Amino acid sequence: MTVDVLLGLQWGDEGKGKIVDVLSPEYDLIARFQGGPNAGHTLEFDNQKYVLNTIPSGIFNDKAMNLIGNGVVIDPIILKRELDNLKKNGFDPVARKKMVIARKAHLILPTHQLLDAASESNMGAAKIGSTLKGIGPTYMDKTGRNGLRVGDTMLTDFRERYDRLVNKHRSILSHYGEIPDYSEKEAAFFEAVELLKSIPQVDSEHFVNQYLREGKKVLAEGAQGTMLDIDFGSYPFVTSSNTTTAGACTGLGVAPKNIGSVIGIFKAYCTRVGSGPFPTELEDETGEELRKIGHEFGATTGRPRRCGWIDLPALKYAIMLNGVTEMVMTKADVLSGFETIYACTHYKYNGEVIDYMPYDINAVKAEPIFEAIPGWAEDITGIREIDAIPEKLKNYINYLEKHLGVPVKYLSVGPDRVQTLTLC
Ligand code: 2SA
Ligand code: GDP
Ligand code: MG
Repeated sequence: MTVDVLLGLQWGDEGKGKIVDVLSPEYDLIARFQGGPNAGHTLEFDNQKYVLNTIPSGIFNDKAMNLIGNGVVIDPIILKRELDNLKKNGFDPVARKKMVIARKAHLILPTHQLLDAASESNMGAAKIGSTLKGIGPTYMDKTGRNGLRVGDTMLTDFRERYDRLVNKHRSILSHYGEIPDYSEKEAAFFEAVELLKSIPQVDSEHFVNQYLREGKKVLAEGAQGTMLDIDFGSYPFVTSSNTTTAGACTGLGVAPKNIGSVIGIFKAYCTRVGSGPFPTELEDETGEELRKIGHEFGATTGRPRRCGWIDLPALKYAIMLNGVTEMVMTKADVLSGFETIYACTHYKYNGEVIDYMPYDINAVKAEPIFEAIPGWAEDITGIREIDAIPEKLKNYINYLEKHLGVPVKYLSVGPDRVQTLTLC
């Protein structure tokens, strides 16, 4: 068997949580492989809405096991909050024996968050627009070979290891000024670590490969989006992990030859939250309208998301990087009522017309060249059959498939589980 991967093709928030939840009945294991509580994966069913940060979106399914992989960074305090919320709603992952965690996953300490905030406050207008969850500093400690891992919590000298790392952080923080008081956060951290220790710890590489050997189906759940990838995104305005298919290999311990389908998910338009270039951004009433109709606010921070039209050069780049085999289009319902919608097919860049993502779109602007496409007037949130899809929406899907060379397999017409159509 192989591992299928579902990941975002834009700047995140494409609806990964919803679609993983919808697809989870087809899988035996759902695994998060990168990112951490910077992610906000929303899903809705039975008039209830859930936002997951660290826990995989297969957690509401009774069949699938869920794994938090080694590539994920974990804030025990946020994980505890997620677990408490699930418990309150009758989905306790620990009691239901539905979740395991990689002992090689790295821990976010309270001082990692202070470092994140200090770094951002020092950057002025050049700030990344981080979620301030400590993601960057934690991955820095991982690659700098200083980090603490989930498995370390079981060691008798965990507190000494923690103090050693915190002392290092304090010496860096002192260069930024007075170190804020974090004693309450620290107490909450150690309390949450006790709960973390009640989650079964595994070596994700062996765990996932055992599933494959037994002929079971695995779905890897990406976080953020391709254009936020540390290597291929709009650097430096990116997150600190590989959000692409390659990240699923390193973030779980899966060989590249064992990757199967790659399900790329995109919005019918485009959003970005945080700083950095966004060629198709609409800084006008239309952008405001998309934000309002699409409820485009950060699922973790509540920040307003920047909105714009779909960007085909960026999508083509994402499809190539990830080896996308099929796609999901979400939030088509948000475009209902727009008489004309637009797709960016090329950029005007350095006096040339190009159809690819250039090296630097920070210093040199990539100006979008748009093609106008007739919109559809119908409310599509209630449709459940493909025959009911308005002709003009069908045309938009065909147009995208033609340009991108990959089929759109699923169409999402609302936030609820049931608002999902299989097209092919
Ligand atoms: P970080 O926190 O260091 O990873 O931030 C670096 C950049 O990555 C962006 N980023 C995100 N972009 C979209 N969605 C994310 N998750 C939340 C959501 C975001 C929120 O689901 O809405 O609530 O604001 C996410 N996480 C990180 C971030 O904005 C920076 O541009
Ligand atoms: P993720 O990070 O990719 O899981 O996406 P987020 O949860 O951050 O943001 C997607 C938002 O869109 C959430 O509020 C979802 O409930 C919502 N959503 C998902 N699919 C659809 C859809 O097809 N239509 C509408 N209107 N909302 C959707
Ligand atoms: Mg999100």
